[in-house]
Amino acid sequence: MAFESIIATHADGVAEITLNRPTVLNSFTRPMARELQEALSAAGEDPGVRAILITGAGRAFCAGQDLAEAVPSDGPPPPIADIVRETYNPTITLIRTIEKPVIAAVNGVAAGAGANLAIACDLVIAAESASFIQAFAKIGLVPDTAGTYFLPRLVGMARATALMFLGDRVSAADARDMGMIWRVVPNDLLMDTAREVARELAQQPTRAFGLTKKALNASLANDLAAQLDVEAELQAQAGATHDFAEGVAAFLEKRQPNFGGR
Ligand code: T3D
Repeated sequence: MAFESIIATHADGVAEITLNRPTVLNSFTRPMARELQEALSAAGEDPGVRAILITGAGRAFCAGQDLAEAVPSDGPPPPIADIVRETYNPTITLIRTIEKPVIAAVNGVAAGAGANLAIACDLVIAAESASFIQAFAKIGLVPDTAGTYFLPRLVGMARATALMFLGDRVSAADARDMGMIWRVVPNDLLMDTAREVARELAQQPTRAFGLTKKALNASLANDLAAQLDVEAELQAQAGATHDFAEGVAAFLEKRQPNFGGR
C-alpha cells in the first residue's frame, strides 16, 4: 500500500507501522489518521500478520494533534469534535479490538494524543530518552484519545489527574515505574527489542491473544461475576482452537509447540 504520512511494512508475521511526519514530530493530521486506520485494518484482516508494531520516524513518537491543522492560519478551524471523532476515536477502537497484539515502540516524545495512542497499545516499550506528556491543558483542551479511560486505570486517579492538570513531562523510567508502560530499553536497542518481542508474539497462539484482549477490555468495566462469565465464554472459544490442541500435544510429547494462530 502506498502511503504519504506513514510507512507500512510486513515481515516475519509482523506489520510495522511508522508515523512519518518527522519535521512536525509525527503530529496527527486527518490524512495521517486515515492512513494509520487503513494500515491497522489491513493488518487486522491479514491472516499472515500476527503482531503489529507502531513507532515514529525521527526523534519523536508523536506530538499529538497537528495544531496547524486544528487552527489553520487561512480559514475557519474544522469542528473540533469532528477531529476527535474521525482522527482519534476510530484509531483507538481499532487498536483495542484488533484480535492481535499491538506494540508501541516509543522512540521519543509522545505528547497529547501521541501519549494516549501509545498507552492504548497492548505493550509499550520505550527508549530511555522517550517521554510522555499529557499536553492538553497547556493549550486549553481536555485529554482525548482515550486518555481519560486508560491513564487512571494504569496509574491511578491521583497521578492521572496531576499529570493531566500539570502537563508534566514524564520520563520513560518514571512512566514504567508508575505502571503507565511496560518496559524501558537503551535508545540503540529500542527497535531491535521491539521487533524481537513482536516476532516472538507472532509465533504464539494468536487467537488466544485476541481472546485475552477481549477479556482485558471487558475487565475494565465488569464486576467479578460478569468477568468470570466472560472468562468461561472466551475459554470455550480458545479451547476450540487448533493452537490449544497443538499446545497440549506439544506439552505431552515434550516438544516445542508449533502454533499456527488458528
Ligand atoms: O483539534 C484538536 O486539537 C483536538 C485534538 C487534540 C488532540 C491533541 O493531541 S491536543 C495536544 C496537541 N499537542 C501538543 O500540544 C504538543 C505540542 N508540541 C509540543 O509541546 C512540543 O513540540 C514537544 C514538547 C512535543 C516537543 O518539544 P521540542 O522542543 O522537542 O520540539 P519543538 O521545537 O517544539 O517541535 C519541533 C517542530 O515540530 C516545531 O516546528 P519548527 O519550529 O521546527 O518548524 C514544532 O512547531 C513542530 N510541532 C511539534 N508539535 C507539533 C508541531 N507542529 C504541529 N503540531 C504539533 N502538535
